[in-house]
Amino acid sequence: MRTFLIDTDTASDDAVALIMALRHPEVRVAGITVVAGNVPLEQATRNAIYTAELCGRGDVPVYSGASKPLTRECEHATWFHGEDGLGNQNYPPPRGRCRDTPAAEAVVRIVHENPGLTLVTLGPLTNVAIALQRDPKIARKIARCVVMGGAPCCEGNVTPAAEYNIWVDPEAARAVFHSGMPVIEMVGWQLCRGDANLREADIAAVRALDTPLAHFAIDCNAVAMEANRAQSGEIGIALPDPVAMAVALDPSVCTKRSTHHVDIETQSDLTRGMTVVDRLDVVDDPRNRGVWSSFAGRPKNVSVCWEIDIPSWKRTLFSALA
Ligand SMILES: [Ca+2]
Repeated sequence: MRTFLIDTDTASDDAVALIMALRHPEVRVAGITVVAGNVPLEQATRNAIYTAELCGRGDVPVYSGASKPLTRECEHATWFHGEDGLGNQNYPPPRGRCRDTPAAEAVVRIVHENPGLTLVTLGPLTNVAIALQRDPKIARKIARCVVMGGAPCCEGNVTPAAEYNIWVDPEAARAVFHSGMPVIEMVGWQLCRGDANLREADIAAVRALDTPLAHFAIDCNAVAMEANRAQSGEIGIALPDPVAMAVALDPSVCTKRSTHHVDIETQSDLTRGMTVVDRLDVVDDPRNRGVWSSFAGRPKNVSVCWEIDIPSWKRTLFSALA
C-alpha cells in the first residue's frame, strides 16, 4: 500500500483526481489538505468533503488551509469551473466537516508520520510552502512530490508565460521548488491538451459506465467543458489534475521525462509564475554562473514530464469511475 497526501483547491478537475486516488486499491490517502485557488477556500473545502463522501470515503480527513497566497490576493477561476467549482449542478452540502487542524500543520504531521509518502499537489502551492516554513525537514521525507502545475517551454493558460497554479502563488511555488525535496515531478498544463482531452467518444464511454461517480465526473465539468472551448478552442473536457494524478498513481503514464534545474519567476509582471526550465544545463556552465546563479552547484530539482501515454491515462481514469 502506498500512502498519498493530496493538496487541492477543489474544483471540477480536482474532484475527478480525488476520486482516482480514493478509489485506487493500492493507495491509502492519509489526508486531503485544501487551499484557496480555483474557488475560495470554504467552497473548495466543501467540494473536497463532498467528493470524498461520494466515494464512500467520508472517513478520510480533510484539512482547510490558506485562504490566500503567501503575499498576494487570490485570483479565483470560477469562470472556468462554475461559481461552486463543480459546474453549478446544485450539489447538496456534505454531511461531514473538515478537521480543526490547519492544513499546513496537518501536512507537517502527516509527513512525519508517513516518511516516504507521495505528495500530490493540485492547486497553488501555498499550504505546502507554509508547511515547509514551519518545518523544512519534511522536504527530505517526501519521496515524491507530483505537482500539477507549470507550462514548461510552452504557453500558459493565465498568461502566455504561466499556468494558473504556479501563477497564483509564484512565491509559494518557488519555495517548494527550492525546498530540497528529493523528487519534484512537474506535470504541466499542456499535457491535458489535444488528444488528452476527453472527447465526445470518451465522454460517452464514461457515461456508459453508468455509475454515480462516472456521471458526477462529467456533470461537474459541464462549465469547464464550455470554458475549455472558449479558452483554447479545444472541444472536450481538459483534466489537468487527473492527468497529474494518473502519473502519480502509475508513473508509466509519463512516457518522456527528464530532470532539470527549474525556477519560478516571481518579480516580473510579464512572466510572473513562469516555470523556467534549464533544458541545456546552462547553470552548469562556468561562463553562466554569474548570470543565473540561483542553482549553481546544486542538484537538479525537478523531473519534467514531457509526454504521456494518452490511452493509458484514459484507462487509469475510466477504471476509477467504473
Ligand atoms: Ca486544481
